[in-house]
Amino acid sequence: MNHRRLLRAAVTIAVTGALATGMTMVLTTGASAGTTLGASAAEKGRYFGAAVATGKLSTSVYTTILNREFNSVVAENEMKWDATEPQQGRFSYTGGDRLVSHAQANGMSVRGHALLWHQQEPGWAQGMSGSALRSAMINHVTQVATHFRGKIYAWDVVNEAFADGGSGGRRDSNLQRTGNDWIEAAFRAARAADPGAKLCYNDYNTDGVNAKSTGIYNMVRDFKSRGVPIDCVGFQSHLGTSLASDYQANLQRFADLGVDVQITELDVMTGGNQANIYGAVTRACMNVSRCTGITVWGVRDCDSWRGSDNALLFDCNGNKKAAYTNVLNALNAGTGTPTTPPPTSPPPTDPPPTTPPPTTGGCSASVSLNSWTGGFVATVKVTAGSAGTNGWNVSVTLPSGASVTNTWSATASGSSGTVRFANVDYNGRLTAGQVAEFGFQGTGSGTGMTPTCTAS
Ligand code: 9MR
Repeated sequence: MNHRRLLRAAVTIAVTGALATGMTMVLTTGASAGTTLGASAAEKGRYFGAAVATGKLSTSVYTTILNREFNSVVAENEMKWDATEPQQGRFSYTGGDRLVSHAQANGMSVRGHALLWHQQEPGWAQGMSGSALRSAMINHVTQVATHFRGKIYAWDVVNEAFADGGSGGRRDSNLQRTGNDWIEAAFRAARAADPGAKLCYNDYNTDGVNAKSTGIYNMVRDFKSRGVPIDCVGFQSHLGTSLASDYQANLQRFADLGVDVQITELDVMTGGNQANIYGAVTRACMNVSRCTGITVWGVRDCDSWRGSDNALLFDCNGNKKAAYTNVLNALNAGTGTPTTPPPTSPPPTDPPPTTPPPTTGGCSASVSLNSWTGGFVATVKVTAGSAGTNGWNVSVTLPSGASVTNTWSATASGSSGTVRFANVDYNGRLTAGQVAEFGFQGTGSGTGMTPTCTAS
């Protein structure tokens, strides 16, 4: 969902209303008076979202609040690894698809959560390690991001990979033990699979300048300097009874690295300070031009993973709490529209796509690569010649030592040396000039592959 479109829609409604009542109206990005969280955030070019358990979409109190107040959703559990790939290579998207449909029907954007996380790994992955796990996890990223391609505003590509405490280093996990480059490999695979989604790193206990947030800050700075595709950092913000005094400054230092920042899982311990903390977090986001939106981790207090903390904006009966009012006021008082440039592609460390020979009859193919140490994802474009195709075959000779570990939108014969990729049933028939795309993932280096295409 395009937030500028929501913003335009909000402005159009406001202007139409003003004209209808004969008033003159000054458009401003300053103080405004939206009456719902989503509309008020949209007036400032931002989103306001909630984590959703799809099982609750049939509860009318819940869905009424969701549809009225929020213009973004994230699946509380349904897009995680254990839910989407319960058995290796068998993917299940029922819950995720349901949420996407609900969002599309109600004009909401979708955050994707989370492609890789050391928790909620399916049992089969928990028992894996080394190169087998590396391959499985990259395949997971590729398949899931491909399935939801074009439907996700921002993906949490990697969740909670840094250690708590003072080390500022990575958390130990079977993912981490596949090699320190696992995070960048995941981001590259996600970019290749869904180039339109913003790609975020997401973590908790990062609510001020501290050892953990600084470890993440250093990783993001390193990624930006080396062209690893990262667009945003998520600050979960599961908060207690006080807020770090440098909460906003911490958001700002990340934004200054050239990434968007988002508050991704906000909830706050109940008590005297709850409403104040909610207001302060919202103001901090509004004061950082690259803070593009806020998501609360549930709708009503009883929906929250935090049990008796009563940590959300609505009570169990669906009534607005004082915290709600503070958030709404802070959204309406906020100034400025965030700058949301489209995802930035890394400078090409891989060679540019090969230029196919001019196409007359037959077909041509070109390949583009996303590589990391020890592996790559190749995206191949097949272009039909003047006669069109009934089917096609693409041959690719892999460099020695490289092999194909999985393929999508084509069927592979062989895995090393010269590998032949044949169309699948839905992408074989192309009219003149029409393009089909398929991809494969490999181990080793994929540099220097030249595909040749044969049409039938
Ligand atoms: O709210 C989620 C809860 O329903 C799950 O049981 C739990 C499983 O680990 O995950 C909760 O959501 C977590 C989120 O995915 C990542 N950050 C912390 C959230 C709260 O634990």
